[in-house]
Amino acid sequence: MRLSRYFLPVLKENPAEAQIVSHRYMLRAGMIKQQAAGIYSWLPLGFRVLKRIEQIVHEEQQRAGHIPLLMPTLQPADLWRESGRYDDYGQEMLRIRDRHDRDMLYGPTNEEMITDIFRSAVGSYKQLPLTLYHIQWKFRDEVRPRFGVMRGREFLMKDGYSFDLTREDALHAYNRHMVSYLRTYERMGLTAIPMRAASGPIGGDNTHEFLVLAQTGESEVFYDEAVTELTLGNRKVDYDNRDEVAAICDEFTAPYARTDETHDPSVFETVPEARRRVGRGIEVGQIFYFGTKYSDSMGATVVTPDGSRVPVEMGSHGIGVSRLLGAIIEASHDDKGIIWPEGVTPFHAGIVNLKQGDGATDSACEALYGALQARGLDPLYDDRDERAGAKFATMDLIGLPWRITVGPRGLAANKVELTCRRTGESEEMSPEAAVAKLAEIYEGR
Ligand code: P5A
Repeated sequence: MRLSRYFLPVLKENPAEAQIVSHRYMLRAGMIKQQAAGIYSWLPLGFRVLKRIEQIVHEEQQRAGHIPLLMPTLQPADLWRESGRYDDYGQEMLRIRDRHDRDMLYGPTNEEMITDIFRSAVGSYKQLPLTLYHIQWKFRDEVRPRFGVMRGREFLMKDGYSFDLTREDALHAYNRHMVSYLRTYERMGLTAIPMRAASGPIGGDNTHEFLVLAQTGESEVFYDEAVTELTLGNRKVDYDNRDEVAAICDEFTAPYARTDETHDPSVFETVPEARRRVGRGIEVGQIFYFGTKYSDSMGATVVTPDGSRVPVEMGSHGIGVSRLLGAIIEASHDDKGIIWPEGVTPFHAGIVNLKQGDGATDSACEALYGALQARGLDPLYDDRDERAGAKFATMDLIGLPWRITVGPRGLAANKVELTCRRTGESEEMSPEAAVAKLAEIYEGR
């Protein structure tokens, strides 16, 4: 993409309404625009990152054997009357009446609808296990929408629903989700800690939240420092192997890690004092096992091997896709702007032309731009007629992990400068070497 032809409405001043750094940088970098309280347009740069995050979520869900589909945002109230949640959900639910006076709602979640899909098509244990998921907009009429995409009213969620014959099978689905989530967050450059949580309006007795540590997080968290050192890394996981999946969950949930809702000081005190931490965290996902709460009330049953009929065992599992942008920025920025992890960056590298209009420099930039694209990379070429300082400031603000700076002086020696956004370190090399290095960095991503 050439910046001269892109739509990147960056702001020079700090917007007064933004209280936390991710909100501030998302507005300043021209990623989002607020349209109403807690409702945002996703401008091209923000939209690109949102799509990258969605892509990672899709890949990891499908790797775990989960099947994508798409349910609508608007739902008939009658489904929610069956489960009893239409009245329970309260003011957070946006209720709408259509022209035929039918009660509708903008879905805050989809347990009822997926249970309806399941009961209309599945009747036998032979069709299990089954996990269906989608990535779809949700609406929750939050009392205090704030911090930009962090607590929106309209927000994007990945929500998955698992159906199993037995409690053991359902717990395996729960564990499978936990491991697939750990991998998902790691690919986004995040450390998200599974913490035992409270279930709220979704229900159930087994639930974990995933928290990214950040001072601006809305939840108070208590944890054993050891939990922050765990990583999945490149481990290959066989998602059908129950013991292997359960062992990973045990490993990640063994150290003490709880939110204020489930914190137990007497257990916390058994953690060696030097490792005890109290901090704040951003909830980027939550998984629930709730058994037959919805299948009982909505009549979603399956025939078992012995011919009897039982309500199907269910769980639901959510990732806050739009919130993740805020969480990633909270975890990765400096005083100049965002620092995107390579896994989610909107462009792989920026090209800064120090002397726009100079024939040799322009053609060197064009050649680099083409060479990067030929290697499957997506560069953002700042080809505007601007001062070098302004170009650097924009690149720093929008946070591309790598920048190639091209100027006449370096080119005289066939050199460009490759700069790492995170460390600030620069290296001079030939344009070909810069392309090769970036191709290597992004290989397999
Ligand atoms: C699980 C999937 C559920 O709704 N039903 C379907 C279950 N869980 S949840 O914890 O309530 O939400 C899942 C994740 O969505 C994000 N989230 C939000 N993001 C932005 N703004 C909001 N107002 C908001 N509310 C929830 C969180 O990341 C949460 O973990």
